[in-house]
Amino acid sequence: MTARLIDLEVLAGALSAAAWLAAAGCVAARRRRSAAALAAVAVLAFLARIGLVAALGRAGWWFVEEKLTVTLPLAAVTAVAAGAAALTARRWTALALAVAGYAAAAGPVLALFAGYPPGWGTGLVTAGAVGLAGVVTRRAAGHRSRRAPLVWLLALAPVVLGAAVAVPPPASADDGGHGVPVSSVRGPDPGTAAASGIPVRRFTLTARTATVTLGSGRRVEAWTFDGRVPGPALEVTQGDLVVVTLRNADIAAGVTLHWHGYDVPAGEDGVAGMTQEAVRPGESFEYRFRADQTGTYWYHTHEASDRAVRLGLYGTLVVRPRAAAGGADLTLPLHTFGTVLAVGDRDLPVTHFVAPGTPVRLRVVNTDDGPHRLTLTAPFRLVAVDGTDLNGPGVLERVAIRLPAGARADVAITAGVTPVALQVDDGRATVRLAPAADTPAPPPVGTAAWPTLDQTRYGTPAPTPLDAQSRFDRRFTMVLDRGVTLADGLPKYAFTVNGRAYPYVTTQTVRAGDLVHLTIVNRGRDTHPMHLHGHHVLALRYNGRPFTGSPLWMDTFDVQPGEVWEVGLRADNPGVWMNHCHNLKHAAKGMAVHLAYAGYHPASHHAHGA
Ligand SMILES: [Cu+2]
Repeated sequence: MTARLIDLEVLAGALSAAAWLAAAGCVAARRRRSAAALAAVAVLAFLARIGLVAALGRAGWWFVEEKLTVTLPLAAVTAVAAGAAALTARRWTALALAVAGYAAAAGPVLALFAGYPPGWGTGLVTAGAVGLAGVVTRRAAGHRSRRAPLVWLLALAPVVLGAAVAVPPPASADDGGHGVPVSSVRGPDPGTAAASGIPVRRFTLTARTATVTLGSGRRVEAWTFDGRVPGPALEVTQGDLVVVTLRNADIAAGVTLHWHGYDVPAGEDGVAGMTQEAVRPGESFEYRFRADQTGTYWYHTHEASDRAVRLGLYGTLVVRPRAAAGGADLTLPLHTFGTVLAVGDRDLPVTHFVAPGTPVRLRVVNTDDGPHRLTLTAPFRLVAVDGTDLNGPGVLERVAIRLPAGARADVAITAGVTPVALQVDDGRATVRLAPAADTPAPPPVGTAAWPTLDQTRYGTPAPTPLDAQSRFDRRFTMVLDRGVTLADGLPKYAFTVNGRAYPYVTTQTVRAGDLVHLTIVNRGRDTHPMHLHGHHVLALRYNGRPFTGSPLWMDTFDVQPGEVWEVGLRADNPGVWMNHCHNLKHAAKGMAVHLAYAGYHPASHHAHGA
C-alpha cells in the first residue's frame, strides 16, 4: 500500500510538471484557452499530491520528509506565482508557468535520485536548479538583458552553496585503531577443546575454479569449494567444535568463509578487510567455532561476494541436536545459475524415495539475491526460520512461504502413499517425495494463486528475553533508499542507508550487554533482505503492528518497498559486524553499515562492502 502511494505521488508530480510546461507552451503560442485547461490539470495533480502525501505520512515521516520540507512548498510557491502572473503581468506568464513546471518536476526527481534524508543542501540545490532552469528558459526564448550576469549569479549561487552543504567530505565508517582488533576475537583452541572432551570436527575446503556439470548436463564455469557446487554439505552435531581449514587454490579475487546466520566469534566471521584479510591463492586460514545453535545455516565467501557467491562459492551448514529426530532430513540449497534455478546441483526435478508415514524435514536455503516462493502439494508445517524452531507451528495447506535471499525455512511433512512436491517459484524447480521408484510423477500443481503465509501471526506466542515493550539501551533507524551520494570517493547512484553509502554510513555503536532496537524503513523501489552478522534479531513490529504468533528470530528478513520493520537484539557477541543488504549487488553498491561494540575495531582499514 505504502509502495503504491510512493509511486502514485511520483506520477502525480510528473503529470503536474508536464501539464504546467504544456500550459507554458500554449501561452507562448497564444492559445490561452488550452493553457487555462492545462493549468487546471496541473493544479488538480498538485492537489492529488497533497492528498497522497497526507496518506503517506501516516506510514511514517521518513516517507514524506523531502516532500513536506522541499518539493511541495516549492511547487506551491511557483504555482501561486504563475497564477499571479497570469492575472497581473501577462508578459511573464509563460515563464512563470514553465518555472512552476520545473518546480513540480523537482518532486519526482528528488524522490528518485536524492534519497533520504533531505538536508539544507538538497533544498538549496533544488530551489536553485529550478531558478536556473527559469533563467535558461528566458534566455532561450530570446530575452536579453543588461542585468543578465546578476540574474545568472543569483540563480547559480544557491546551487553551488547547496552542493557544498549537501556533499561534505563524509566521515568514514572506520572506527579508529583503538581497542581490540576483531581479528583477535577467535574461537576455542582445538587442542584444549579435545583435551577437555569436546568433539572436534575437522573439514578442509579448497576454493578453486572448476567446470561443474548440473543434473541436466548443462556445464557451468564456476568458482567452487572442492570442485563442487554447492560446496560440501557440512553436517555437525550440537556441541561439536567445528574446525574448517580454508585453502585457496586459484581464486584470484581472494576468498573467505562467512558463516551465514551462525553467531560465531567476530574473528571467525570471514568478512574480508574487516575480520581478516582475504585468503589469496596459495594461502589458507583456519576457522573454529563451537556449534552451540542447532538448525539450518550456510557458508559463503565474503570477498567480492556479489560475483563470487553467484559463481558458486557457497555451501550448507546443518547442526543437528545430539538426540537426532528420526525420519528423513534433506538440505535443499536453491541457487540460480544464469537463468536456471537449481536445487543443490540439480536443475531438473529431483525425486527422493521415502516410505509412506516417514516424517520428513526439508531444509530450504536461499543462496540467491532475490526471494523465492515455496509451495507444497500436501499439508505441512513451517517448523523453523533461519535455524530457530518456531513455537506451535500449525498445519498449512495451499499457502506459500516467502523465502528471502539468504534466509532458510525448514518445513516438516509426512510422506504419503502419493508423491508430494515442493515447488519453488510455482514450478521453476521441483523436489518430489515418492514412496517408490515406480511411482508415476504427478502433474505439476498450479500454485501461483496461493496466498503467502503471514508470518507476523503464525504459530503461538512464547516468552522471549525481550519484546516491543522492553527498555532499549540503543535505538537505530535505517532508512533504505537509492540516491546520488559519495561512494568510494565519487558521486554515484548508490543504494543508501540514511542517505549514505558504505563505508560512509554512520557506524551503529553499542556496548556489550545493550538491548538494541532497530527500525528499518524501505523508501525505495527494491526489496532489501537485511542481514545482521553475529546476532539473531527478534521481530517486534511490522508496519507498526506487533508480531502475535511464534517468536520469530531471524538473521535475514525482507524489507519490501514501503515496509517498516522493528526488530530487537541483545548485544552479546562483541566485535565489529556487518549489517547489510543480502542482495549482494545492493551491498556492493553501498547498502551496508557497521554495528560496532565500543572498544573493538576492524582488523584492517575497511571492508569492501560485502
Ligand atoms: Cu538491497
